[in-house]
Order: sequence, then C-alpha cells, then structure tokens
Amino acid sequence: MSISTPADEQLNCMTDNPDTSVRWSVSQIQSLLDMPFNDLIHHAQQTHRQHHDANAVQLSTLISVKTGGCPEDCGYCPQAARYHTGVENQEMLSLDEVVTAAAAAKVKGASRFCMGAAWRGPKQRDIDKMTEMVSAVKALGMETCATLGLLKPGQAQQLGEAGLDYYNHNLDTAPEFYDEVITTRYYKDRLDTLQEVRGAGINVCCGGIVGMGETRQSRAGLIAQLANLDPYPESVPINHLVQVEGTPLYGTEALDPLEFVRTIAAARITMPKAMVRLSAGRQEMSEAVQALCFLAGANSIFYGDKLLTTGNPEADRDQALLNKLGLRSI
Ligand code: SAM
Ligand code: DTB
Ligand code: SF4
Repeated sequence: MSISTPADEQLNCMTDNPDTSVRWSVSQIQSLLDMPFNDLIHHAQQTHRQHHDANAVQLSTLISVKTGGCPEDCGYCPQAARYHTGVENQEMLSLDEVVTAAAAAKVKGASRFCMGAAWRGPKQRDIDKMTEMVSAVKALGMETCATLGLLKPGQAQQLGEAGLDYYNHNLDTAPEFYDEVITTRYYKDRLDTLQEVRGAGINVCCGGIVGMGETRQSRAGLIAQLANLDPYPESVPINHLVQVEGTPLYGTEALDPLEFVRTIAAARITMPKAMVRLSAGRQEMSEAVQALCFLAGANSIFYGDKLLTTGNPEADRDQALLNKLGLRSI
C-alpha cells in the first residue's frame, strides 16, 4: 500500500513539469531539503530510476597538471599560495606524464580523465599545452575533462577543438555565502566562464562544496543556481569540504553527514538527467554514508588514490565497495 504524504503532494507539484527548463526557487529547494529523510530519498531514487541505470556508477580520475602557488584566495583550497598548507608547488607536468597517468587510469577502469590546474585562469601558452594533453588523452579513447579556472573568450573554443568533452568550473556555494569564502573573483566571473564553455559546445561540469559552515538555506541556494542554469549542467560534482590545515576553513564545524546526503538528493531531483558526482570528501566518509549518497541519486565518483592534492579512497577499496553494493562501473 502506498500512502501519499503532504510532502509527496508538494513535491509532485514541483516535479510534474516535464519541461527541463523549469525554474526552481530557493524556497522550493529548501522545502525539499526540509522533507522527512525517507520521503526525500524515496523521491530522489524514483527520479534517479526514471533517468538512469540505478546500479551504474561512472568513474572519473583526476590529475593535477599544475600544482600549488595559486594567486586566488579560495578559503577551502590547499593550493592557494597565501595559505601555508605544505602543498609543494609543481610546474606543469609533461605531455608524457599526463598520457601515462591517463592510460593507467583507463586500465584501472576510469572512463573519464580530468586535468586540473592551480591557476586563476590559463594563459595562451598554457592553453597550447593543454590542447596537446586533451588530444592525447582523447586518443586513448577516454572522455576528457579540464578544470583550469576562468576562461577568456576564445579559450574554450580551442579546448573544444582539441577534443575536450567537459569543462569543470564550480559555482562553489550560494551567492550570499560566496564572499565569505572567496574575494579575488566574483560569482559573475564564474557564470561568464560557464557561458564560454556552453558557447563552445563543451559539456558543463559544475557543482559546489558543502560543509563550509553554510546554512541549509545556502545549500538550497547553491542547488537553485545550478538547477536554473539553462540548460542545467550535464555533470554536477557535489564536494564535501576536505579540511586542510592552513586554510581559513580549517576547523569549520563538521556537517552532519545526513545533510550531505540531503544535498545530493536535492541535486538529483532538480537536475534529473545530470550525472551527480559524489566528489571530494569520500575518504573521510563511511561506506554507509556513501551508500546513502548512491541511494539519493549520486551516480559518479572520483576514482583513484588522489584527488588533486588530497587523498581519495584507494581504487581497490572503491572496487570492493562497488562490488558490495552490486554497482557496475561505467
Ligand atoms: N583553479 C581552478 C578553479 O578554481 O577553477 C581549478 C581547480 S580547483 C582546485 C577545482 C575545484 O576544486 C574548486 O572549485 C572547488 O570546488 C574544489 N575544491 C578545492 N579545494 C577543495 C577542498 N578542500 N574541499 C573540497 N573541494 C575543493
Ligand atoms: C571538483 O568539483 N572536485 C575536484 C575536481 N572538481 C577538480 C577537486 C577536489 C579537490 C579537493 C582538494 C584537493 O585535492 O586539492
Ligand atoms: Fe586557485 Fe582553484 Fe584553489 Fe581557488 S580553487 S585557490 S582558483 S587552485
């Protein structure tokens, strides 16, 4: 017997519209986050099953092609030059190093290779090197992704012509909380870069970070920003803050893990066709919480022993977790 709750009815009103350009208000998303946990997860799982294989998880491997020494002041980031975090600066990796790492990731089962750089944005000489890397990784038969910071007009086009499938650029948090975290670049700068990426016909990978001391309303605000992008991103990484000593956000009060799961569910419900990636923070998360994230609609992870500079579960441990849950990697 199925009992319809007031929360169900409210949600049906919000999600019955088949038009994917439907706009989500912050208060609608806050209502989702406020739902009884079981109702929220049930709806997220229903949405998930309508649009995706419920037992498939996509694997992306990250590499830092240029590490540390970044001029920006992102309060969460171990790579900002101004914080003393112990991250060693490293100049750009060679084409060979990147291709070798991508080939190894492919052997281990990753389908996408994401290249990250600690820049405010790339210079033309950086774009020249990145386009070589993108083409070479693409030639291995992998999907390519890059996250290089703000893009100037024309740069996305060059990356796209080289074979870039996805560009990752996060909004990070809600507009009203943003200034507490980053002051050296504006929200609008990020939206402009996303426009450049869309304009070049590259898939958008855009998400944010939770656990930075934001309120539930700010988590709703982040999801609303993402869901109201037109069209919404193809790929939505939801990161849990990895607290790194030396960064301003180190020591932030820990977020209840079930709040993180709720955020994943809201992303799934509001962006039904997107790949929702359970991103940074898995090393600090129990297997049970990760399983709840998959139940809430996450269907992608970063796979490999390292994110950019911080740890990620060992590949073997992830394979064991996927096996235990009967999840197939794609
Ligand atoms: N420098 C480029 C930029 O900021 O656009 C690309 C690399 S940057 C490290 C990519 C993303 O990683 C950030 O936007 C942020 O969302 C995420 N990130 C960085 N440090 C993190 C941390 N300590 N915990 C969780 N996510 C983090
Ligand atoms: C994203 O949203 N998360 C990844 C990827 N995109 C580039 C980065 C997480 C970084 C975590 C901190 C670090 O390892 O330096
Ligand atoms: Fe630099 Fe990116 Fe880190 Fe911000 S998140 S400090 S832009 S590397």
